[in-house]
Amino acid sequence: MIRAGMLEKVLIANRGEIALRILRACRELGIKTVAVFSEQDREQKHVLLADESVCIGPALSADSYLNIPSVISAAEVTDAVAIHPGYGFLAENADFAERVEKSGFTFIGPRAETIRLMGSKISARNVMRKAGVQCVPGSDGPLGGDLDESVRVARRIGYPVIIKAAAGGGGRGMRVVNSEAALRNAVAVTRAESSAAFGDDTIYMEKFLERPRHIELQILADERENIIHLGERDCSMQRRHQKVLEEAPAPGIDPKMRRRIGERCVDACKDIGYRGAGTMEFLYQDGQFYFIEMNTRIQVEHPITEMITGVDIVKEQLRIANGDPLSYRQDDIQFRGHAIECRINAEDPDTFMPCPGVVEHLHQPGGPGIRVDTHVYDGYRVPPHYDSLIGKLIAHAENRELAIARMATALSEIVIDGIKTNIPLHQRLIHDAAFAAGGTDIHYLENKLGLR
Ligand code: MV4
Repeated sequence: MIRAGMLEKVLIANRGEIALRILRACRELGIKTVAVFSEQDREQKHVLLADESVCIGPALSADSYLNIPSVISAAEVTDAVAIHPGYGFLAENADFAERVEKSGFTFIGPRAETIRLMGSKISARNVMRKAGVQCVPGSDGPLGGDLDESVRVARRIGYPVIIKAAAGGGGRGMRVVNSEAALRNAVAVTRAESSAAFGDDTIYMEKFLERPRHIELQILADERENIIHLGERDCSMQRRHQKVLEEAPAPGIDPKMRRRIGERCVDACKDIGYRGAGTMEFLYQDGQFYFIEMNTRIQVEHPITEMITGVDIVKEQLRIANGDPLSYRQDDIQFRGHAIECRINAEDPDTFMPCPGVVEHLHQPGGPGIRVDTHVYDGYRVPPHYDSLIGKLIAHAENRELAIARMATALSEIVIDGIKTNIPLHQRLIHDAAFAAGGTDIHYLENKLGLR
C-alpha cells in the first residue's frame, strides 16, 4: 500500500548498482526519484529510469559525487524532500548529513551526531562498551603524548597489540606491534600517517587478534523506539580490506548465540538513540564477539540479509526517514536458509588491477534463489574513475550446501564479455574445500592467493 504522506521525492546521491537498488525501492513505495550524475555517468541505468536527473559535475568524484554544494543544489532545483546517500561517497560524512538537514531536507540515515560519534572509532568503542557490548581489550581512549603510558597499556593488554587511527576504519591507518622494542616507532608512525591521511592524529590501542573472523550484525531502528536486528553476516573472505564474498548466517553461530549478541546490540542502539539502518562490526575469535566499529549506512552486502529474512532493508530506510514505524517487530523476524554474495569487479583476475572498458555482452544467470544486483547492460562502459564493483551475484537456498551449489551453477552461467572480471576467482573459491567447510578467518583468502 502506498501511504499518503510518504516522502514525495527522493534524491539518490550515488551511482551504480546501489543507485538502481534505491530507485527500485522508491518505485515500490510510490516515491518520485531524482538521479544525480557526473559527466561520465549520463548513461547510467538509474539516470535513464529516474523521474528527473541532474548533472552535478565532471567525472572526478571530488567534483561531483563528493561535492556537497552540488548535491544540495540538485535537491533544491528539483524540490526533492529527502536525500539517500547509498554507500561510499558522502554516506558517512557527518557534515554532509548536517548540511542536508539544515537545508531543510531529510537525510536518509542516522542523525549527524550519531554519524560523527561512530566516525571516531574511540567514541564508538566507548559508547558500545558502556552500553554492555564487549570490545577488544584496549586503551579505552586516545594514546597521549607520554610514551610510557602507551608502554603500560600494552603491558596490561599483552603483545601483540595494534595501533589504530581513531578516524580510520576499513583497514586504513593501522599498525601491528609485536614487542615493546617496536612500540615507540609504531606509535609515532601511525600518528603521523593518521594526521596526513585524515587530518587527525588521534590514535588508540587494541589487543591484536591473530585469527579472527569478520562478523557483522544488521540493525534497523525507527523513531518510535522499535529497534530490531536482522542477524549477522560473515565477511571474512576479503583481500586488502576489500570484501570478496559474504554469507549469511555466519557458519557455526548457534541460534542462542545469535539471539544473545543481537539483543545486546539492540539494547546498545536503544541506549544511544540510534535511527535508521546500521551495521555493528565484530571480530569473532574463540567463540567470542568483540565490537570494533559501527557503519552508519546501507552496506554493499545487505542483500544476503534480505534473502534470509525477507526484509527489504532499503524500503525500511525510506519508511524510517518518513517517521513511520518499522514493518516488523523482532518476533516477526525469522531466519530462513542461507545466502551468499559474490562481488563482481571489473578487474584483472591475476593482478587485481581495475580493468575499465566496454561490456560487449552480459548474460545474467537465473533460476530459483538467484538474484543479480547490477547496473550493467550490453554496451555499458565501466569508467575508470570509480570503484570497480559492477554487480553482485546473490544465491539463496534452504541450507549452505545448496546455496553454494546454486552459486556454483550461477557462476558457470554468467557471461561478461569485453572486460576482465574477478569471476575466475569466485569460481575457484566456490569449489574450495576450506570454504565448503565454513568458518575461515580474515587471512584465509590472502594466504590462499599467496600459495598459488
Ligand atoms: C583488528 C584486527 C585484529 N585485532 N583489530 C581491519 C579493518 C578494520 N575494520 C579493522 N581491521 C582489523 N582490526 C584487532 N584488535 C584485524 C583487522 C583486520 C581485518 C578485519 C576485518 C576484516 C579483514 C581484516 C583484514 C586484516 C586485518
